[in-house]
Amino acid sequence: MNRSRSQELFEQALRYLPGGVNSPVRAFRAVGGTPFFAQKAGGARVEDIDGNVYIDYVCTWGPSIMGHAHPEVIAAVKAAADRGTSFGIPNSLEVELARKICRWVPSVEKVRLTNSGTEATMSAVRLARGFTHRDKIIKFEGCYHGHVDSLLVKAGSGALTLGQPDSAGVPAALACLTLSLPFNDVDALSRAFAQNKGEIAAVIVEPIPANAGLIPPLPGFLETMRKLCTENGALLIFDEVMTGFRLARGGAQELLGVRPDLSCFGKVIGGGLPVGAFGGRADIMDHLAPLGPVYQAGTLSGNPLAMAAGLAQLRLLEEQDIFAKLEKLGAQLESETRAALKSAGLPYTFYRYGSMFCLFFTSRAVRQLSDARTADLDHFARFFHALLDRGIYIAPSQFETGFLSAAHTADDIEQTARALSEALRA
Ligand code: KE4
Repeated sequence: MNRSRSQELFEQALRYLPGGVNSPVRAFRAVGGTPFFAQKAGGARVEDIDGNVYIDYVCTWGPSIMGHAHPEVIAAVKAAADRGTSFGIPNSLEVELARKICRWVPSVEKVRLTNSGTEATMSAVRLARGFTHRDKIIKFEGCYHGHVDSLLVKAGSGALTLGQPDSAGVPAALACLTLSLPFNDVDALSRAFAQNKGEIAAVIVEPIPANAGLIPPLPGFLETMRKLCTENGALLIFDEVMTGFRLARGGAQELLGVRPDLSCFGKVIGGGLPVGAFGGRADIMDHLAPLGPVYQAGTLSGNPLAMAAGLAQLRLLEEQDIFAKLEKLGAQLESETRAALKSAGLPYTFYRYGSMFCLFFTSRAVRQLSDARTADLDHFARFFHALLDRGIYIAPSQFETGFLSAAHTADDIEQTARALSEALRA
């Protein structure tokens, strides 16, 4: 494929943007080569500035669950823009989106909207510390909760991809308040509570970790986490920035039947515009300014443009049984992937929940980050480029998760399967 214009533009980008990107995982550092530059996107496809078209399994890292540039989302954004892009004044759309979030997620009695998932998790952690008057936080290795100082400890996603799970610039005095444990390890979690009696403000977890690849929670692990938090007066925070509104109306917590005290959201609820949210028990949320002592704010929080996009996308999810459609597409992709692995004689590990999936280039069952790290990253990199050259775009890192949208079709998946069979032999 000719990507000469992307290469030229990347040279310019490197002059003005660190690494040529505004978010590290986009830089293809884990897979080598030069990132392509998107020209436009529609439905299940992205077109680059050289005119190459790709079936997109990144879906802008989750937001485009209805496909790129859905006509009803675009129309809603255009109509909202004509009335002004931001007021900094309460508006009806932010109330409507808040109401919808509270209706879709039973554990969310009140919610505060932000401009990113990072703001949501950062605010939820501060709220938990303010509510409990405690400082320590428990997280899990490989989980990524955005680039929050307290949570950039053994983090996943881009931090893990670049080998920087513990970022520079995070003061040791702060990092030492974050205990990072192996996921799916009940004994480690129990020990952490026992050794820090009365000091844990919250446990924050991706209920189905998707930033070290996709890692299934073992039966009982989240239930035990819930019990230990309750017994120890710590809050349970589910980071559902990826899984919320994607795996079910009520997200992973609906699927898994575990009720957190606070939840964080993003991506799908913004319809492709910058939106995050955190919410949960009203008695906790009412500790937020202007009611309570925990400060949190945002110039563009709840802005009408982003609200319009998010509401349009959620309405589409409400009107059509999208989750059943995504499950059907996901099952087809899983079946084709397993068939391709079998014919290639590769005993690799594949996990899927609905429209979220991950092919680990290891034969080991992946229960925690150390398992994910046994993946053959060189093979993954060859596979990535072999797919890209066949018009299939997956995340440029083994430590990410793939997404399907409602715009993907059975034919798209058939086309992907053919490319996949060849790419596995790269
Ligand atoms: P943002 O600040 O990027 O909106 O959200 C941070 C975040 C929080 N929690 C979870 C579970 C997340 O997955 C994310 C962000 N996801 C990554 C993809 N793994 C965003 C892609 C990127 O960093 O460019």
